[in-house]
Amino acid sequence: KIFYSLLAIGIVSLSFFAFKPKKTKSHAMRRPNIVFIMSDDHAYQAISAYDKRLTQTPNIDRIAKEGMLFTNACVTNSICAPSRAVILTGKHSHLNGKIDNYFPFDTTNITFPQILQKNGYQTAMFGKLHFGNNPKGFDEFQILPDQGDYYNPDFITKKEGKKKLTGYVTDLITDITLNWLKNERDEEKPFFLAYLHKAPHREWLPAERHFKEYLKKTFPEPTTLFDNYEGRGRASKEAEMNLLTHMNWAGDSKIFPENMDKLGIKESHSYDKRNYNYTVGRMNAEQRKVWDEYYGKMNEEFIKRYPSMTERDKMKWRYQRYMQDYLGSIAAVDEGVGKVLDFLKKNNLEENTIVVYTSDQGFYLGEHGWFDKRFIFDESFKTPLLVRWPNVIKAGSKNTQMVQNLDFAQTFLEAAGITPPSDMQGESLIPIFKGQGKNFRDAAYYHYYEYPSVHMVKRHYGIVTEKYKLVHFYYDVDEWELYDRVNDKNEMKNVYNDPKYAKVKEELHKKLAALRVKYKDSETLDKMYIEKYDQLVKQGKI
Ligand code: SGN
Ligand code: CA
Repeated sequence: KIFYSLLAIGIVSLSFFAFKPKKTKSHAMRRPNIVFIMSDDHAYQAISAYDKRLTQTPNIDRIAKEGMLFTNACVTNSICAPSRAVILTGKHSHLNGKIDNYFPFDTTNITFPQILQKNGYQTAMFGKLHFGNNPKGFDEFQILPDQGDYYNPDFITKKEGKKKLTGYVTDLITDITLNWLKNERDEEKPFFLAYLHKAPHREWLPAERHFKEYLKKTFPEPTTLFDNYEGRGRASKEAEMNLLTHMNWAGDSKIFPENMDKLGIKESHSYDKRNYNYTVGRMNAEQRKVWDEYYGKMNEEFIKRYPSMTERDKMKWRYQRYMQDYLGSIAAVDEGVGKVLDFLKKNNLEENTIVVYTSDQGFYLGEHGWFDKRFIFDESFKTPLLVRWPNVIKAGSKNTQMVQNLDFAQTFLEAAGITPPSDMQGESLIPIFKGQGKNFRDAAYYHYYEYPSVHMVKRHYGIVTEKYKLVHFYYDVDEWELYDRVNDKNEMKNVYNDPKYAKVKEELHKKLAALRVKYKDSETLDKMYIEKYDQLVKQGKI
């Protein structure tokens, strides 16, 4: 007994002396760093860890190979700035107030980076935020104003105000990020780094090295490219996201404005040629020369083919054009991710850093004939999510739970040993990282607001379970839709009025009503947001 007591006293005092002098530092060292990588509109179909048919993303895939791939990660509101607000606040759009891209972000919201910063984290944000106001809680930031530009973009910087940089946006954001990691990191503190790409957002302008390569490629078509929206309601039929009819000829497909005139092609929207002239107009003479040469060749071939093309040919052609530029823009993102991962490895930061790769939402790559996002349907509802955290997450693991962008705030705070504010509405993903958390979330709540607006996707809210999806479209319609996610994977048939689903329908209605109560959403709020939106329209802000 005496021997054991002496041994215990010895161990206690030894560890006391061993740890005491370094207490603060070693504690700080133990808290993980967080590298949060998010691109804009990156569809999971365009990450080879999910789907190898379209493209290869070896560097992004590394995160899943060495960590966890989430196959059912989803968002609460499939649009840019609102998704970012949900991520930062851990609250649904109706509570954080950033319901769409137009409403201002209310800076009295408490965001998790503010909490991390207060608790000793060094914080930095580089790239696209899209709030219209600067982020709070960051020691350093360099962000794009609003949507930002692909070539020679402006940045809003914390230290020097606004400045214009020469180069390609993805490479610039990567360089700024690496420079901060190399030269500005405080080694005494854990860090939170947000590395946020603009790519592959519309109008999909790749870097020179990539358009040279991607203009030569062809891609497999999705089976629903020629969808005619039969079997669904007005929302799918009236949305303006079709590749053939709503995509811009100059702005998106890069048909030179003068060639449109020559061929008698009308603008898809009044801003079709304007968008092209603006984005390509930002290039300097050197950049423009290579662009004109390569896209010029593509234009020449198109001019030859156009007179004999059927509507079907045009759709097929536009799909290929879209994929060349969209996937070409992702190539630089993948290279950038590789550089950041290499930096972490070379600098012994790999072990104690959580690396997250995600997008602000999913995206349509021709499925249902569409581009863009917004809908609760799978391609836009689901979003890529790959997480690496050595020693906690088993390498090469896969998770099928419906985790949401709503969950990041609590996850990161918990990882940093901080109790999250009780009004955050997500769930920590840490049990899932550890291979636990089997009954994580049996139903996800979704609410989209931005209507009437670009792409004309109607307002809707709904519930998604493993097997079903129940949706209510409202404002200028009052339509319910129900999808069987197991037997109708492409969501082609609304079975809301099919008697076989009567019982399921009733249960889902109850569950949806309960979720609305749980998350504090309501018809009163729906109406309030419609009124506020109408006011913005009247003021000419929408
Ligand atoms: C722009 C795009 C739309 C896109 C919205 C929102 N048109 O208006 O296609 O849906 O942004 O995108 S563009 O011709 O100007 O590119 S989001 O990612 O910011 O939500
Ligand atoms: Ca987006």
